[in-house]
Amino acid sequence: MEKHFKRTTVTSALPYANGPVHIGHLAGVYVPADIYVRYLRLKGEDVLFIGGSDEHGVPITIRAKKEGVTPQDIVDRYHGIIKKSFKEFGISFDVYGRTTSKTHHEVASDFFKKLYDKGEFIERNSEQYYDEEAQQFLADRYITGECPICHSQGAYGDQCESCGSSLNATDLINPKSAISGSVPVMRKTKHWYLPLDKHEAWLRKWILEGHKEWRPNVYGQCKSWLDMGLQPRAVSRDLNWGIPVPVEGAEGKVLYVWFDAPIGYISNTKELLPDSWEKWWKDEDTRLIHFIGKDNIVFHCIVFPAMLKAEGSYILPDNVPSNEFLNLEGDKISTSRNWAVWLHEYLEDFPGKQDVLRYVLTANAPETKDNDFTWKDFQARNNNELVAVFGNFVNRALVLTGKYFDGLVPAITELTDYDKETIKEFANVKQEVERLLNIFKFRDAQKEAMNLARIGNKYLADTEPWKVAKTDMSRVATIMHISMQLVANLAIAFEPFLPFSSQRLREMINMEDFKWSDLGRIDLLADGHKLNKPSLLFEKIEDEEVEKQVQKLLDTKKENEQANYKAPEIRENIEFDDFLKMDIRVGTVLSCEKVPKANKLLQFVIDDGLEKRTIVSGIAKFYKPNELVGKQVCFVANLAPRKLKGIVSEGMILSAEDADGALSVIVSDRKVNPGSEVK
Ligand code: B3M
Ligand code: ZN
Repeated sequence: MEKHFKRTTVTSALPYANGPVHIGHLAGVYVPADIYVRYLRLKGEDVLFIGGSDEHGVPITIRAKKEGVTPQDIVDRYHGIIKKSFKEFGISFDVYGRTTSKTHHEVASDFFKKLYDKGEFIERNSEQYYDEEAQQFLADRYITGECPICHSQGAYGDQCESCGSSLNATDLINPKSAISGSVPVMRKTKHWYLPLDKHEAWLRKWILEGHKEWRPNVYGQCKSWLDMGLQPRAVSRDLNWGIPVPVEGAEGKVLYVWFDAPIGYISNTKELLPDSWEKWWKDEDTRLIHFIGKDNIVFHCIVFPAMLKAEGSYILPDNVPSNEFLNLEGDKISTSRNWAVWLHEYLEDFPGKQDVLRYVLTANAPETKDNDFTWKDFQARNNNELVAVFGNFVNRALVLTGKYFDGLVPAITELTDYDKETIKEFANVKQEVERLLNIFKFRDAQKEAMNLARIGNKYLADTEPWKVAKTDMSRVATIMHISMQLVANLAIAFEPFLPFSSQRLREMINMEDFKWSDLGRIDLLADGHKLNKPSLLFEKIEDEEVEKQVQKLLDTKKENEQANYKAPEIRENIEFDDFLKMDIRVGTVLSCEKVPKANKLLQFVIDDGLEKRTIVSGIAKFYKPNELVGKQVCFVANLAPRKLKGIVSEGMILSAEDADGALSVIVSDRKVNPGSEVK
């Protein structure tokens, strides 16, 4: 038997306040969580939606150092930006807190203290890198050196970004402190560990036997962690940014960010409900759901539950819907490489189109595997689905009702079998959408909701009220009555997915009160109900608009390549005589044409001062044939002739190769006589 819960606490991962949020955040965590919460609220359930910024951790201190400001400056800035973005996209948190708040410091500190007093930690001494110049221990990210695997320079103590290997700081060859540049030394330090090994047995049972319904990616990751065997995990760090470890002898130590961050869910609840927060966390009748991204699974399914269990008075999560990653135009989203669509920038370019992004991200949600966001798909889903299916149906239904019935919902006269079938079909949609939402299949649920609009379009196309109007207005009345009920159903079904459009639609049809249980009904709008003036719900997105976005990404790619460009090593020295063997000249391009059946090659005729010579060059991807005519180019004049695609090429035109492989022909700066030597 399914357990019946009285209320649901929904959390969504706390984003690090060290940068703005992008589409990956939205798709992975916040849109699905918001859909779920809105759905529960519409059903009239008791639900609390907790969010907030994660303001501790090493990345924030690194960012601060880089910018020459304090960590507090960084988190103040990004907490504001992130909070605003979420609000703009309709993520309907009941509270959006922050882990630098006083409440959070107290709650997290007390939590640690309680576990400490209960003897739930073990203490361990270990050797860690220490920067004697900066007088501090170094987090893995603060140590750079040569990668022991690919031998590239600049690998971090936790990861080499060149080859992607995850590393231990002690593996690095020639480690250096990223703070002072000095060579770090090993020094003894003491930390507190949560002995996860002691929790392994109940975790195994609880997850592997008790939660087989978790998504396969979540269950699978847990299983592989458990099968590898759990190890004690340090819950403190040597760092001066964070929550001080509240025990004696812990000077200079703070709680590890992954210890305090999940407690942030609890403290943000307490911030909102100082008197009644406990029932959302400690009552067996409360269901706890964590929405997260896949890199957070172990912390939410293993570490945090172990903390909660060790504390003793908390409930454990009932489900942890975790998404895989969303890529962008085929590449991993990356903040440092600026490979992202930032939410605040999206809204500058597509003002008012929050729902379009919500729709596309859900339609493409990385629920079972990594998925790709492309601007082409964004445009296609907007134009072919939101505009052509949803918007089109709503508009036709409203315009026709306006035209034939003065904007008043007409009464049914008589139902045909086809009408009854249609009504039954859309009543079924409710069940299916519910079933899918209950098991966190948001992508399929949205698709199913969209079927309401498809049913509507088909109904209008089949019944053709604009033709029937010539002969039988009482039949038209029935058709428009049913169509308008379908429109009202769409407004309800899409409230969780597209809250802004749903609201606009409700304004158009003048529907104030509504709830989820109304879905599927065909008496939502009474006979004679007055509709407001329709306006377009969605608009077409033109090619230029998405091309602009693609260009923006291509520019980013180019900038990244140039920023990372490393000039090739200088070759071995040669003697002056060797150089003189090369006969480099300037020649004037007389004509140029494409070589048939060779998409890389251009065939040049060049005036070399003595005669006309033919040179074939592989630069067709970078130049149009007429672009170089009249220019004075440099070429190697004494290269032995070679045959390319049947054409004898007498020499080689010189070009420079850019970071991305693009070729740029070397041209004489001033006009010189054709045949001039280059020395
Ligand atoms: N800030 C990591 C992340 O943003 C971390 C999540 C905390 S949830 C308690 O992926
Ligand atoms: Zn490497």
